[in-house]
Formats: sequence, structure tokens, C-alpha cells
Amino acid sequence: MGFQFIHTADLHLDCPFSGIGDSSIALKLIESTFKAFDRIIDLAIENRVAFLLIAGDIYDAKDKSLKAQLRFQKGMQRLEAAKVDVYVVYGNHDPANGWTAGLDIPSNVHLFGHGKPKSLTILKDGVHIASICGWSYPKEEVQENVASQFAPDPKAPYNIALLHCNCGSSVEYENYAPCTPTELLGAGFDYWALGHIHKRSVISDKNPWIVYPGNPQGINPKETGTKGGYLVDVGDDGATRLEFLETDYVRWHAEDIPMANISRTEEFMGLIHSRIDALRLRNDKSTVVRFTLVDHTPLHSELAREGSLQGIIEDLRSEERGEPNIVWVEAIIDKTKPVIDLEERRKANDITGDFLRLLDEYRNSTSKREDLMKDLNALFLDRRGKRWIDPLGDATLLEWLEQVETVGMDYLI
Ligand SMILES: [Mn+2]
Repeated sequence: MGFQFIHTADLHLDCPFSGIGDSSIALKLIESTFKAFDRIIDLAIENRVAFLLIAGDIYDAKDKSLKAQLRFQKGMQRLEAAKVDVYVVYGNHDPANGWTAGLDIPSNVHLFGHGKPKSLTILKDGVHIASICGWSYPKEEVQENVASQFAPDPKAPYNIALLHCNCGSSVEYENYAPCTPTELLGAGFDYWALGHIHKRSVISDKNPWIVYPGNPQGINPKETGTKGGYLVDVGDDGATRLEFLETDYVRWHAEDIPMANISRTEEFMGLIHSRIDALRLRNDKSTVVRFTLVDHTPLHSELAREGSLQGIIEDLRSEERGEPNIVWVEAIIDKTKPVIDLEERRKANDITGDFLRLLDEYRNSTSKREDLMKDLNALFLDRRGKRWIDPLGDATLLEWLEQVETVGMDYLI
């Protein structure tokens, strides 16, 4: 018998967005995780799904905020009234050993425990249509492979696994409950409903499906683009089809601005205004944007003046007052370079030549770069820092050498 469900994960309700100040966009961001959650509830009701799956990290913090718990309870009550069941596991952000308020959670909500992974039987009109095997995090740091303890229900016509895990050792995320796509493919399930990786990806697009829906709302500048969840349709014959449902309330976006032919601030402001207008039109919701300025440009030294970019950012932000759909410039990253002949300078017998040749030594020597990396890794491998800064790899280091060249030459010239 066919049925439908929605698969979501990583709601991070009440993510604080600290660092964005008390601007108009801050109010929207603070509300954004709740709005995206409400949208999921609406979509579950509109689509009359049999159940909703939440694959961990409902809450942003281990000691769950009371505001988040109250909003979650309201969403669950709406689903209860619409006769939609909910299956939930906790992840590393909301493990079972965190604080939970004494609130009544309606009986349509089924929370998996953290003992042995266990299967629940799903009935539709008295017929067994599927079984769901799930497991919650007892504590934040789960190093063991949990997926290997999951077993399908031999009597179920369709088997779903619900787990918060790092499948395929993604380096941008904590390597909790690590497992490989290969072992999930061979485990006997029809659909792996995963959470933890905030970027959506369908690792396997046929039985067994292996799916990360991504988070329904981006929560930092790295989490760009459309965000949402999956509506999953299981046909009478067990054939599975996915439809992506957009749910984000505020869109994070990043784009490069080519600066090669820009020689006056006036032209630059015209260009950046046209980009902002295009984003407002395209997204039809508020957007937080990070612009990166690239290329050799005559405007380079003007942009590099102390406070110039901050001044532009503040001016652009002030123009957003009263806009229903705000385009908030989070940052303008200057990667422009001066229009100078570096090859000539490299040969010169002066301090700029020495400087450029020293940089070349690092560019051309892996071992020199490895020494440099050893000194910096204490910061980059720090557990708390990893969420906000990319891991330091050789590619990053090479990129930095480019920036050092530009900034260094600005000073020296
Ligand atoms: Mn998460």
C-alpha cells in the first residue's frame, strides 16, 4: 500500500545567530529556524503525509531553549490534530543528557531511545506499511559506528532507518556515528533517512535510498542556497520518488563580483546596487549576502583604504530600512589585486623582488608549507572552532599566499 512522508533534519530551533547585532535582519534570522519549522508542519498537513521523520538536531543547544521546546510542542500538536505521526531521533546538538522541560508531548510523537536501535511498526488502516528503525544520541560525542547495529524488520514491506550520522566522513562536520555509503547500501533497508550534514545530498537515488535533506534553514554564511526537506512518495510497488520542498525563511548567498573594468567608486556602487536588486527579485524573501570582489582592478588601492569597505557596507545596510525583503550585506571580501606587472617586479633587485621571491619559495615547496601548517593547526583542529572556520588544507594555504602577496605589495609600494 502506497504512502507519503516528509524527511527533515537539523532544524536547530532557536539558533541564536550571535554576531549579527540587533539589526532588522537579526530579527528575521532569530525567527528563521521557527518559520522554516512551521513551514514543514504546514507542508506535512497540506500533503496529508502518513508521517514526518526528523533525523536529529531539532534543537541548537544541548540544554534546549524553552522557547524552542514550546514552539516544537505547538507544531506537534498541530500535527496531532491533523493525524500525522512524527518519528524523531536526537543528534549531537540535542543529546538525551541535555536539559528538557516538563512539557506534554502529544501521543503522535515517537522519540527513539539511545539503547539498542529499535524498530517501530507503521500501520495504515490496520495494514503494516513500513517499519522505522531509529536511535538517539545519549551524549554529544558518539564515536562508534551505530549504523552497523541497525537491522531491518523482516516482516515489513518497506524499511526505513532514521539516524544522525556522518556517512562518508565529511570533513566539514564532526565525525560522529561514522559510517560508509557501502555499508548502508548493503544493510537491507529501503530508505536511510539521515541527518547531521547540513548540505542536502542524495547519496543513493534508488533502493536503498540514502538521503541527507540538509537543514530547512541555513544558519551560517557557509550554508548558502535553497534549503528545505524531502517529500517522499512510496508507491504501491515500493517505488520511491523524492520531491524537494523549499522551506527557508532567510536565504544565505555568496557571489563574486568581477572588478577588472571598474575604475571609479561610482561604477562600483552601481554594480553592487544592481546585484542587490537582482537578489531581491530572484529570492522573493530576505537574503544575507557575502560579496567577494575579484580581479586586477584600478580601484584596488581605493578599496584597500582603511574603513572603505565597512563604510560601503554600512551605507548599503541603511538603504534596506523598511524593505519587506531585506538584502543584508553580511560582508564584502576584497580579493582584488592592483594593476601592476608582478613578473617585472619579481625580477627586480629590491625589497619587492625579495618579498615576491620568498613567497615563491613557499609556493614551490610542499615541505615549507607543511611546516607552516603545523604551526597553525592547533587553532584549525580545535573542536569549537571547526563549526565556523574551514579546515586548513594546502589549497587554503596557497590561497592565503596569494592574499599575502597582494597585501604585502600594497604596503611595500
Ligand atoms: Mn546539525
